[in-house]
Amino acid sequence: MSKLLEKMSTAILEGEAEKMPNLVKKALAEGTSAKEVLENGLLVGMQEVGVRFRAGDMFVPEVLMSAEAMQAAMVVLRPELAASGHKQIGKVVLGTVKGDLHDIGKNLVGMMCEGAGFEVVDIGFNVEPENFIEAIKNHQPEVIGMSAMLTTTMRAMGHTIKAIEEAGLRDRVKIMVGGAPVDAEFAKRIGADGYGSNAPAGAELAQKFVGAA
Ligand code: B1M
Repeated sequence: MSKLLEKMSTAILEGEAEKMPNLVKKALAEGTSAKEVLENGLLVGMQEVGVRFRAGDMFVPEVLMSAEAMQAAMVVLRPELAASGHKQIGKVVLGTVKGDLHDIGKNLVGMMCEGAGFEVVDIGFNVEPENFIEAIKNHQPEVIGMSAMLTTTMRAMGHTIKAIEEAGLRDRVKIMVGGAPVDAEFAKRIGADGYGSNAPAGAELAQKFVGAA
């Protein structure tokens, strides 16, 4: 790995968002391709974040800082990637369900999915079932991800899946759910395809859904 790419993955790991735009610009200016910057710099850092988080060696505030660093790098890199025709492994539409305003966990899942090579369409929080349906029609994702943090709103996940079924779109997508009150048993009961206990697990599940893990 080049020195600059190594610096980049370390800066991701250490959550140094302010360093990211310059590091990415410098690497691109030196002739490193956008794909190399992503795969051999940023993703190396994000993968390590996932490993450390799962092992209990990193905690949510640190993961959030890494996610912010990744986001800062992607602001510069995204247009370059699009221009270079970098092939993504799939598309994930993510939203926090109706009635629920918590979006920190969902945002982390989004960053991890982006880090895993997905295009992520974030449709926000307090998302009505109809808006998930609209997003499936408009964006044609392989994966839908729903987040809920309240025991009162987790039921909206079931309602959303039902609405997707009624719209005749259930076969088109894999559905994953997550959030503090949700578990694998609940996911199964409401007809989801899987449950992610944390952000790296969500990204891994999405990769499995598209046959990339
Ligand atoms: Co709220 N809140 N909150 N809150 N809030 C909780 C969730 C609560 C547990 C606090 C408590 O009472 N101890 C409690 C819920 C109780 C319950 O239902 N059992 C609660 C409550 C009651 C409320 C209000 C009702 C309070 C009030 O107004 N009376 C209100 C509801 C508003 C609404 O949504 N309608 C409310 C409001 C808020 C704020 C707006 C102030 C703010 C949210 C800001 C924001 O998100 N932009 C907030 C916050 C920050 C919290 C706590 C403190 C932190 C949540 C968080 O971000 N955690 C929370 C208490 C706590 O958890 N300690 C609490 C960090 C985040 C990284 O974790 O979201 O679990 P988490 O995501 C994890 C995993 O769950 C998983 O991966 C993530 C990373 O590992 N994951 C997925 C999440 N989604 C996934 C999707 C996947 C896969 C994995 O696939 C799709």
